[in-house]
Amino acid sequence: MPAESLETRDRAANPAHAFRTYDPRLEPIAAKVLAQERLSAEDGLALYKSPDVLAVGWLANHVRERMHGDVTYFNVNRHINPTNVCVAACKLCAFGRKKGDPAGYTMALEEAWTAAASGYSEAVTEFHIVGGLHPDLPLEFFLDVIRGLKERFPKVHIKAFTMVEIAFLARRAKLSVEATLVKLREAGVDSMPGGGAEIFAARVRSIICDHKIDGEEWLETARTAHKLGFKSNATMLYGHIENDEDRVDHLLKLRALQDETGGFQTFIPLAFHPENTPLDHLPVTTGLTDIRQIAVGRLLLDNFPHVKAYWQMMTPKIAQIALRFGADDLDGTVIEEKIYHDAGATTPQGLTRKELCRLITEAGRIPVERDTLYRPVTRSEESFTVAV
Ligand code: V47
Repeated sequence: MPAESLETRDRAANPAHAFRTYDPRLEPIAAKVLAQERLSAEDGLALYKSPDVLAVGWLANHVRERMHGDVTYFNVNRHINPTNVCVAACKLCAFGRKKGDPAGYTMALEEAWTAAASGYSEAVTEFHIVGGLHPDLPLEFFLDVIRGLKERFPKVHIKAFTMVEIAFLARRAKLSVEATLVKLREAGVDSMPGGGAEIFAARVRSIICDHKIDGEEWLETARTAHKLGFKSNATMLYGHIENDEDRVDHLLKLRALQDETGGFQTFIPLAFHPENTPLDHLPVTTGLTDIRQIAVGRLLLDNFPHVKAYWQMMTPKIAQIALRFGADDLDGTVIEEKIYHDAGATTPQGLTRKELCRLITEAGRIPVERDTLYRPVTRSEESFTVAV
């Protein structure tokens, strides 16, 4: 047998022999990853600083395949943003509008319920609902939005309100976060999206989102939600004024909370889009930064089941590549997206199931439609069934 073929067989049988890097700092990290040992903050920094992005990606892909094989998840969802009126005026955001701004909008209840049904013919399994911190809308308004949606679409999972919105609604209603979450659950909220986490470091937060809850309060709100049995996601906004130390700090804080609660499903790195924000002098992230972020997230967050390459934010082309760098999820059909498009995104508003499946298949992966809780979905023409 020729030597090369022996080597190929050896590499397949023993991944440690397949790993190659020209960056010696990655060797001990690779040994830990292959032995399924936890990475340290120093390891995280080395992964961010390494010039060998392909080797970092190889390691993340190894972990991703160990966890999920070739399976790649997507869902059929619809985003609904009931209002863009927001008291926070975050420098990172192009979506929020001050009360009284002619470009501000707030949906009437009927409008929110109608928006939920519009724009796409296949039955959605998830409503993703987030919006501004409106100074006047009471908790009861949002409870009515949710109740009306559950009444009209009883089979659809409602993933609603970031930890920031929940803390804000609780404060306005003069209720504890726990009592607010109980009311949201009674109205029909099933889980929470991962937004509003941004970067936990106070130095950065004080510049990009100074009126939002701080990192500790975001984590505490997520802790309370998880203790009540809610699943949620976690995001990290990168590519603005944060540094690698801030990114590692953010990831390790998420990992520590996940050790405690097990309530996070998915990590979603979000690249900052500067257009139409007060930070529009900053450059947009590059493809390799986006890819590396997916990979480092997969490697440091060893206790997160899923890493999502949110195609709306990354573009479908980069998100597809991310499926070979640690990501196992593309998010969904979305249908109508406002937050990134207000900040200059040129991605489509939505993708069909067929388009998502094509991206996944052409990356050499196996598409699996999931519901929000990662249960496989099977479909007939008009409806769907969730495997439980
Ligand atoms: O919280 C706002 C970010 C988030 C900008 O949980 C910006 O499944 C970049 O959280 N440039 C909302 N990012 C989106 C979000 C999300 C998206 C998809 C799936 C899930 C999920 C969650 O978008 C905000 C903020 O971090 N954001 N403005 C901007 N200019």
